Amino acid sequence: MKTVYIAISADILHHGHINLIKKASEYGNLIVGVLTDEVVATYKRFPVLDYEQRTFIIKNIEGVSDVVPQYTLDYTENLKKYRPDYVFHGDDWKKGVQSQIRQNVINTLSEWNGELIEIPYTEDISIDQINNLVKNAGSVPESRRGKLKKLISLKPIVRTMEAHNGLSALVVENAKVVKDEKINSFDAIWVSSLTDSTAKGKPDIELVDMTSRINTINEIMEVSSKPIILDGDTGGLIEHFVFNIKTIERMGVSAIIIEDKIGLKKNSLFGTDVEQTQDSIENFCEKIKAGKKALITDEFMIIARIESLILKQGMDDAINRAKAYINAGADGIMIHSREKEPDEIFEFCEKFNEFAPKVPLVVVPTSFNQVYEDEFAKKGVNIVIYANHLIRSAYPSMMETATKILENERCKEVDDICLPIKEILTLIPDE
Ligand code: SPV
Ligand code: MG
Repeated sequence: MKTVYIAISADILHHGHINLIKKASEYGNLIVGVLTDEVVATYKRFPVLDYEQRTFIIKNIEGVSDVVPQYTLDYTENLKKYRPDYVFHGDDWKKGVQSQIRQNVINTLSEWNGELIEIPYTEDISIDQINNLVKNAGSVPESRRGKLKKLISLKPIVRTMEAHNGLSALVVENAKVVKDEKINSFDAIWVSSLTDSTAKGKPDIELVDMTSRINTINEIMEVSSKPIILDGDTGGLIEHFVFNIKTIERMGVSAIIIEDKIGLKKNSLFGTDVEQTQDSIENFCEKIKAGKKALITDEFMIIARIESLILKQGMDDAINRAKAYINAGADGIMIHSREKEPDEIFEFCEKFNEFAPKVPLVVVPTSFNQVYEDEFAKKGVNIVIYANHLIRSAYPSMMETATKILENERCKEVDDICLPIKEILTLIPDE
């Protein structure tokens, strides 16, 4: 009896997959490699069904002899383990991201004269349409809220980008780059106080009130399905915080980050150039405890942000606060710095890992911007936030257009730097 191997994610199953399984099983004992949650979340999108559920479905399909996990997008490890005589795949992977994976399959099979059999891709399936349905299903509060915690457990680092309105949220939702045989996209959305305020022409001093912040969150939610982390500033008065946190939990936000400052809050990137007051450990712990008590689900996270390095209070103070905030029930810690070099952040990470390696750690590398994501991941960082880059890039672009029109006293010269009319008209679908 010959052995046949196919690999699928099996998150969205359609008749094309059944067709493939049916054909493959006619050639021998069929082993199906089901991609693990980590692989699906990294290379495709957040899985709707988890690995156990997907495996259960595949096991019960006629023609399947065995189901095994495939831990990478690449087949090599499993092929060497099971040495199949045949591998089956649709013929749609000859070009694009998967072509290298296909080549690796051919090379590996040649070691024992195995054969790759490609069957015509089932044309009449609109994967885009199915993906849209899945995306819409993923945007409701119940399925969006828990995604952040799951992503933290599945991915080496959760890549988060700011959005300050519907349009910027669409960019975060849809931006994709194919790199090193994988698809890079953003995992989560940061609703920044700086960019939400700036977009409204207001300073970042907790002047834009919660009602307005909620409107921004709603705009973002309308066009996206990714988990949302809210910049909650200081969290305000404890008496207000416990109400606000319930509202945003109910909306389907996944986490709030509150910073340990009190009084008139100014943006951290001013550092000690402006007057800012750090909260006492006791009071901030009370806020965390009250917030945790007010929550309904165990999906929502309260992340405590430590401003000790920003306010030049020293590493020991930062570490003491991290310990105290975790004891008070914080679900994660954000450490902030405005130094150009990442040294103090890395020192904090090392010390933090000694006492709380399992508590998620967040960094915002606006000033220490030379650090790659995988370096942060190796230091134990779980979430990286690009906190202001979409608005910072939009502003100079708008200013350039405005000044060019003023210089030329007409608008022909800016056409090349503007989105074509046809594209702006169709950018937002009308249904
Ligand atoms: C924000 O994005 O509003 C933040 C991060 O709080 S920072 O601007 O670096 O303080
Ligand atoms: Mg902020």
